[in-house]
Amino acid sequence: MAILTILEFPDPRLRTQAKSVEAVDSRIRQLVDDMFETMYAAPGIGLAATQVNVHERVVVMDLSDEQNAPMVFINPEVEIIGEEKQDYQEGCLSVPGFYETVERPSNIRVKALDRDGTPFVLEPDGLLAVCIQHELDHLDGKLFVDYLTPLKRQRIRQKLEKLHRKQA
Ligand code: QAP
Ligand code: CO
Repeated sequence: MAILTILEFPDPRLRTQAKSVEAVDSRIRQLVDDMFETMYAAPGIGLAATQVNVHERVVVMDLSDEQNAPMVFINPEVEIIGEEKQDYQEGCLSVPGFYETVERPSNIRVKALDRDGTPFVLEPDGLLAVCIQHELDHLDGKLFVDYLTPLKRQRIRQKLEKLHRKQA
């Protein structure tokens, strides 16, 4: 297993559209394992392959406090199944230190493949529904800061660019 480097906003590679996984084979399972190790070490609750510069449609998540409830979504598809929306204070491992409120549909249906390539369907609500939509956005090159005002996004970009210059 390996801890992978997490790309940070405004890295243009985070804007890449990820490709569908053709076969859930040992290479993909290795990626899944490395993504879990990377997410747990951070620590975080969700990570998309895009964030570790792998542009394939793979997401890992674990919403538990004990890091004992791993979830894998390969080629996830989300369908909105209601009018209701919810506000959630979102964060992101690719936007460290910033948390802002984002409004998203409350009720969704998710279809995906698991770690063995077996299809499953879920109708999550609450944080799980928020997190899946946030991670699916990553696979399409989208970040939660895209839902903020241009002024807020600009401020976050400037602060992170300054931090990155100091780290360089
Ligand atoms: C996505 O985010 C998410 O700023 C997962 O300094 C978050 O795991 C979806 C993290 C909230 C919905 C709601 C963020 C770690 C982790 C930071 C994460 C940080 C260290 C974020
Ligand atoms: Co994120």
